[in-house]
Amino acid sequence: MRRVVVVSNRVIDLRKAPQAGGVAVALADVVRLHNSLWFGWNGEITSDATAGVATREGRLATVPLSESDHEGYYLGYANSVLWPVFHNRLDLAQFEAGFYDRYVAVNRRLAGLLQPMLRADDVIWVHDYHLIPFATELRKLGVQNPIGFYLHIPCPPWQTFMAIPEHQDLARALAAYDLVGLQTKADVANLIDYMANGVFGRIVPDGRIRLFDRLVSVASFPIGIDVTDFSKVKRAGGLVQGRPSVSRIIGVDRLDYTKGLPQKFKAFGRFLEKYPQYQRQVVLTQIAAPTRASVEAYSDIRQQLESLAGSINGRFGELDWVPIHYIHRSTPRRRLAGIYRSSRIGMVTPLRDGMNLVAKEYVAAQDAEDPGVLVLSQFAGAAEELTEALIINPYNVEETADGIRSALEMPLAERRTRHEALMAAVRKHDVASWCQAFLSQLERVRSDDDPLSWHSPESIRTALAKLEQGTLPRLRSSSRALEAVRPGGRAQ
Ligand code: GDG
Repeated sequence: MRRVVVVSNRVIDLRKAPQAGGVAVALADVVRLHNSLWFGWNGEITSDATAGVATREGRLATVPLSESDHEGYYLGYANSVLWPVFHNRLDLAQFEAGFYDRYVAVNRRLAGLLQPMLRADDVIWVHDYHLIPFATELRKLGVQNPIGFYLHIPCPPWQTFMAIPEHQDLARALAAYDLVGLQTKADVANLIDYMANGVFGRIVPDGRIRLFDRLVSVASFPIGIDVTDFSKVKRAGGLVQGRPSVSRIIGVDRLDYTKGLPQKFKAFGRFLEKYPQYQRQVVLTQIAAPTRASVEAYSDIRQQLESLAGSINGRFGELDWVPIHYIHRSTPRRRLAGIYRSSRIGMVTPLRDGMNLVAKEYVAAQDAEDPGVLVLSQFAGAAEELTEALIINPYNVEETADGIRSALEMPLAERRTRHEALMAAVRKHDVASWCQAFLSQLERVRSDDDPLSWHSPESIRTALAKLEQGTLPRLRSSSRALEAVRPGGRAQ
């Protein structure tokens, strides 16, 4: 089996890390399932400009970042430009001079460090928005292996994408991949719209997209979880706030402004106000793991949330009942399944989310005989598959408050039927099938390669010769493609 070289911003040893976000959780599973090498940042910031790659067991290869790289690439371009824009939050984007240059420079440095470790038959799988230019930088170093890219976050509508000053450079960078994978069909539609309207990409008859001088495949591969990690668990012991009658609503999210946490708190407050019979009967436990605390928008959301929890608890709380149980710390992963299972409602209310693995983890952890109910935002990618959840619009506080009530009052038979359908969806796209589907598609697009694909200057010259001899009729109509490979054109 060919080795899979997984490249992501952050490499994490999940046996040691107390907590992780969705990408690291999924990639740890990929690395466990395959002959692979996982390459990326080790999470350290160093002043040692000569720091190189550290390898462990031939499977993990990590590098530190310098202070300025961390600021410009990670906190800057990735998390203050791409993250907000891709989540439709143009208002939070900080288009600062210098961020993009650092972003590209870090991608170049990382590509340069990985390249000597590559073997001729490796398949390279690059993950997420931090590393869009990575393939371009590898190609410049002569790397000809198949390279796929997977975007874990949503793809925004094309006009929003075009607000990024460097959007054309990003599109050109995407064109250096053989396959671009996205979470949902809606994301694929957005990216294709952008490629067509923003940078004049054209769909060719085999379904690929001619973009600049390359052919790229774009498809959806909904990410999943390792279902066995979450099924077969026991309820977490202990009564909620000391009483058997109190039901728990659980939320588990990184403390991020995309996760709709203020909206969740407001809807819960409205629920208590509108349906007072539930006061003292229900608790909202929100685990909000700290993340990216040095980006300004993240400290704002933290303050907002703390003040909301305080005011709702102050308004409704009793001596023996605190309605919102807010935990601004991460919880050990081994405890999560039990907490999900003992919660009557899983509440997942992002304003925008690529997929949302917590929704799937909650479903997988339920007791099929007496399952809890998933209340899910229509704006999570997961809503495309988990259609039997109670789907709500998180901006609609009234509807969400009513959703909580419906979930609490849902008869057992309906809970079972819905859970069965949800569980089938969670099993259908688990982490193993996600990985398998992406990698086999990457192999397929490469074996069905187009002679104009970016290999070496020689292969481009050969393709040009063939074009001029008329032996590539399928492509002759594309003047853009011809222009791209002509001497002096972009690909030379
Ligand atoms: C990105 C995309 C996409 C959370 N808090 C704790 C904790 N977690 C774990 C959860 C889950 C993961 O982190 C979060 O995954 P999500 O998918 O919900 O969200 P993001 O981190 O934003 O992930 C997202 C994902 O990538 C995968 O493609 O679904 O849309 O934004 O596994 O369980 N784990 C522990 N303690 C916590 O406090 N141990």
